[in-house]
Amino acid sequence: MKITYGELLRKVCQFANVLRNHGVKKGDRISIYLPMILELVIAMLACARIGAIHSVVFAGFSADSLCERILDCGCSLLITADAFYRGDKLVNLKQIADEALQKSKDKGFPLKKCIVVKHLGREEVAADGACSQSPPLKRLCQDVQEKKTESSQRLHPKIPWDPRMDVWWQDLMSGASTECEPEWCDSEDELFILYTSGSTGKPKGVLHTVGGYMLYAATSFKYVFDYQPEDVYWCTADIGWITGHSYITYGPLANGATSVLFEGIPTYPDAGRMWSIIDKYKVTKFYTAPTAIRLLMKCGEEPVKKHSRKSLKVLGTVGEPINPEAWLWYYRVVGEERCPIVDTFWQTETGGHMLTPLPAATPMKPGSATFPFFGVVPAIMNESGEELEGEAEGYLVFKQPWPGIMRTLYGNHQQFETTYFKKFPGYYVTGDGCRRDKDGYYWITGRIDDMLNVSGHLLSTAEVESALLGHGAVSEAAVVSHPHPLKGECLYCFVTLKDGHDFTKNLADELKKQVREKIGPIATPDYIQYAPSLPKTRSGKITRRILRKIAQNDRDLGDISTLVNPGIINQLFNDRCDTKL
Ligand code: 7RM
Repeated sequence: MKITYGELLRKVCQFANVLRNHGVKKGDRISIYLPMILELVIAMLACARIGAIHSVVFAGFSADSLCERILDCGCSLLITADAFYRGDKLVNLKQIADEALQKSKDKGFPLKKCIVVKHLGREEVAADGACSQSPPLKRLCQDVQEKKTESSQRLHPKIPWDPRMDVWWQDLMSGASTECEPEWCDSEDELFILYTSGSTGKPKGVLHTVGGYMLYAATSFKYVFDYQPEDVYWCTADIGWITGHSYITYGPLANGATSVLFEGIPTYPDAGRMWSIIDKYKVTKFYTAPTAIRLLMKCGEEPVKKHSRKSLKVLGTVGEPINPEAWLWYYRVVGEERCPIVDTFWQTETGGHMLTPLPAATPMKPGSATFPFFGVVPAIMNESGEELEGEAEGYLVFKQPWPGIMRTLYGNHQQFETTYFKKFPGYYVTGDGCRRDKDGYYWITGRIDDMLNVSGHLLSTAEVESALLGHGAVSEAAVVSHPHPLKGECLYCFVTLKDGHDFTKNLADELKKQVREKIGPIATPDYIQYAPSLPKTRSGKITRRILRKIAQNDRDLGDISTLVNPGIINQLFNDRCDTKL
């Protein structure tokens, strides 16, 4: 299906009126828990129109995660959908949302309203090619999840419903006016909160503002993708992450771009889905994540070559370091060496691109995010806070603010200052390691805090540990990042057990399930190893550095003299999970 800018404006106005009719005012928080459907964009923009602050929660997150985010921002209303398909798997979103609302009520925060998009059933009117011709009007095309099964075989679950609380989106929209006077906002007024993992384990509410964020999203979109009016742009990220906020919702729309909104997954119904959509909509600029590239690379060249891809002009990547092998495959096989690749380094906190090539202008090096974007001044620091010149490796920091920088952590300005500005006073600290080569190119080497990056999604070791500790059998848990050929990194967990519990395959499965339920499927551990005890320093700190080496079977441990219990190390090596993949 497709929507023009005019139609989008009218729907945004309608929904903005719906929100106002529910008493939503400037500054109120609205939680949005939706799959990749047009209503998600409409809901965000409707909030922006009336000065309400949206907090989009990725639809892959669990009830606990949603509840935590609802409580933290103190929202007055939740917007969700009945259910959706992820590949051929049905996700009963309303049921998860209800669990979250129940939990939040139990914690003394009852919501009064839940607006529910009726989505299930719409996917049956599968992608009809409506957008396949060259677009006469600027618009957003939604590629609905195509279903292979006969509609009669499809499962239509019963949607849990509380008439005092729940109301269908479509019912509210049908009576709403298509005109809505916008709320006048200051450039520094709040636009949205987006939660990102923090090394303490509690998600941080990154807050962006109206003027600076939108300017930065719009400008970086324009220059980094060399946006031209005839372009058809497609970013495969989920809007639940910052990439979707900046480079599906705000950046492209602020430029009046024609863009594709895709609800499906790269491998369904087959590994050619991305390339078939590129051909169908004649996509010229394509933006995806290294984890997706590696996944498709594993499926071989044939599914790619079955499609022409001749419309493509620029390819982008984001979310994690891209290994040169995947970069070269993307460049040679997907782009047929015609398309520059923009490897864009940035963060939820930065609002938009920070280090990135400009297509066809910056000579590329596979695996390097190259140089800073306009107005960005990076530096590399050593541990003692000295700026390193020339060829160097150390902490990546930024020396001056840019329009898209986050303004605070919602409800915790103190934590904002300590997390980003305390280590090196006067500098913004990214938390990433970085190397500058002899030609001045920047190479991100990965996180240097207790964060890990699974398939482009940041998780903290602390949040996974706290999920494991939520299981009655676990007395201590330590989680480390471990290399994974597709996900980039995965979770390797060490657990010690309370007396009276035995470590069995069954328990390991229960623990994996526990983490899935507490955080969401992206956080499912790949390995769980029983540890009679964990290596610790005298002050009681678990040395994850050593556990990481044990997980990788690397016996070059360096200094272990600070450990109180070095004897445990050999045993942990002997009990390693088989990490051959
Ligand atoms: C946009 C986004 C941020 C973290 C960041 C890095 C890693 C992102 C790249 C990258 C190497 C890249 N926001 N990261 N892009 N590492 N090259 N091009 O992903 O807040 O979810 O994650 O992701 O570690 O600090 S995020």
